[in-house]
Amino acid sequence: TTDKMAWWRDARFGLFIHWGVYSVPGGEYDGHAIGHAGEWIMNRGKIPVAQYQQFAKAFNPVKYNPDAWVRMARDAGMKYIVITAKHHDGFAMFKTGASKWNIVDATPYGRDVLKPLAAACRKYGIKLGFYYSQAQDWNNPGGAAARKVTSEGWANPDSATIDAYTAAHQGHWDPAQTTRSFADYIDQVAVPQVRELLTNYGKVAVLWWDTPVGMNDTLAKKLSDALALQPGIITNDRLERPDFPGDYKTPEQRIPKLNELDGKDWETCMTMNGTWGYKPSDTKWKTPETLIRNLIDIASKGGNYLLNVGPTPEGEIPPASVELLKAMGAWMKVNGEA
Ligand code: FUL
Repeated sequence: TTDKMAWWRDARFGLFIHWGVYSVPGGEYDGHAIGHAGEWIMNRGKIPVAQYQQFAKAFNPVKYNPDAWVRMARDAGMKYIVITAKHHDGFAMFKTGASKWNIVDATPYGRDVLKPLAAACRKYGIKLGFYYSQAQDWNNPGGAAARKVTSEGWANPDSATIDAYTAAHQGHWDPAQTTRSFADYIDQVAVPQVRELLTNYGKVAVLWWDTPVGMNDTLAKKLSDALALQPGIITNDRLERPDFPGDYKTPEQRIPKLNELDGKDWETCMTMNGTWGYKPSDTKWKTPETLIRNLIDIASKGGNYLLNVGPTPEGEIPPASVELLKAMGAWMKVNGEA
């Protein structure tokens, strides 16, 4: 309905946060640079499940300051935050009973990071959304994997073998990934976790689904039904295509041209450099001028801008990102709406 979109249409500007275990390798595995975005390292590097799970032991965000993160977003003129509750690596950044592969049980930190973020968002009047990779999950058995058979940037000595295996196993590269069916993974992991996310954190404004690999109507409906736990929640268009269009479209890393707009709500999500998850080797930062122009371009066409940061395993937002948000905030202070 029109009403539930009102806050979102006014918002124009939000913060995307891609944070998880992938920030530990930060784009490097076994001394090799792995191509593509940092959060895809397990897939692109064809890292075995048991080996990838070792990274969680070094995920210890002792510098995490959710209050400061939310103030940073607010001061940049942002009205909402969407954080990766679970990305394609299947790692839950929250307390969950559906899998041991989560921040409470698998890291030295041992605490849910979404809880204090939700509290800070409430404190500053910022809306909170959860990104949840419902289909791709490379650690919880049964989860889907996109069929990427290359690992650019690294000549894996075993790549021939692994790629043949991957090709023959719907994108999976480790037998541990297929010890359960996809339907059972949806029932036993995805649905329970989405219910947890929509029950334990107060008001949730957005559910941001991603990469509907292998989804079908029956499975999508189970996830969609869980949304009833949060009256007024809105969702993007990535649950299942084409039958679950959600409330808004999600052009990625691009701003639609005027003649592409069709009257539907839309949100451009974009990185400040070339990666969503933390990857220190990527220093190709956009300029403040580019980001401000993007925001103007998007707002003038009636869209929203969801701009990403990729925090470190210690829980710090890269200084370059902090500086860019400060510059945007300075511009917003003079030119934005309160
Ligand atoms: C993509 C994902 O595969 C990326 O890792 C990232 O989360 C982006 C926003 O959506 O489809």
